Amino acid sequence: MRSISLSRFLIEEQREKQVISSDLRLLIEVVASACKGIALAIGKGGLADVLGSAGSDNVQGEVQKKLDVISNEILLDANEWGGHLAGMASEEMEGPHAIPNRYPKGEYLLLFDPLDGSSNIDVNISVGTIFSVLRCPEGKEPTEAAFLQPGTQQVCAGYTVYGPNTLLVLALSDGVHAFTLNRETGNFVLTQENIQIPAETREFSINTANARHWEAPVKRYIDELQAGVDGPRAMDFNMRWVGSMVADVHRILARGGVFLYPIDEKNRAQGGKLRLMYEANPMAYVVEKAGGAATDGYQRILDLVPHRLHQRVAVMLGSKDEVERLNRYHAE
Ligand code: AHM
Ligand code: MG
Repeated sequence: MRSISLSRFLIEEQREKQVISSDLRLLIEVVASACKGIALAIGKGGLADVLGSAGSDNVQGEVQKKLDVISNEILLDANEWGGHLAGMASEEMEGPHAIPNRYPKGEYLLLFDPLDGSSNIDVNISVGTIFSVLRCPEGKEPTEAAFLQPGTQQVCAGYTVYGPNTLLVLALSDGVHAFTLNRETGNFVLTQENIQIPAETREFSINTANARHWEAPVKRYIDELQAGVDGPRAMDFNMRWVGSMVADVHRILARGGVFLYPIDEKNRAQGGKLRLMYEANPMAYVVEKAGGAATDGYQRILDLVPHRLHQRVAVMLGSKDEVERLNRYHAE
């Protein structure tokens, strides 16, 4: 089999298919290279001083882990000087990060959750980086307002899972492709092209500890799955919950299923648990490009018009039939 590096894949997407511009190619390469740096830092674990809490809170009042801070810095440093970006925004920073004046500016905006699944970092369970790319509206400064675009406007999105291997999943306008990091050469290599989420599924993913706080449509949906062969679905379902969105969504990409982080009594005041701009939107983009669907129960996630950078949202995504059923239960 031909071994195709990420660089070669991107050059061919640009030159032969004209799916990406040269600046977008550079952006993706830089993000991928930053993710290699993050993978290295994570891989050191207890051998280096990278585990545990950073002793600070982020803008959302969550305790920052040392690796949250390190990953954020790696992504900022890597992306500042290339000339491909107008600005960046991150889960770990209150407002947008402007490109320093000494560097040229580009047309893209990059948003990221530098290290998703923080609670899993210290226990050696898969975590990830999620990213989303938008265009900076012409003539606009990259202030918060410039970032507030619906997910349909994303020009590309993806994530890296730091698990048994480091895997970059990239959604471009023409499909979703996966690249595995070859730890010997340091290159990402194409390992799966045009990923499609299997339509049929028997697996669901939700934090059932919150069951008593769920709204009626979610409760009904999960009750029916748990009733198995004796219930209205007439088949048994399996449950998996890693607690890192990246890992839970990646499993759905690989073998189908549905992932839910709904609005419940605990998170209602905040509008949900997961963040729209750098968690839900990029994941919804990946999932849709792979033939799945993503909703907040009432609306397609990608159609939501954001009002705030750190806005939260209910998320239900995965195999299309399951997401349609969830929409139906919410409408009823
Ligand atoms: P984080 O970005 O601070 O890590 O939070 C997001 C994570 C998701 O990865 C995961 O789906 C969810 O929060 C788990 O939350 P909880 O275990 O609190 O239910
Ligand atoms: Mg996260």
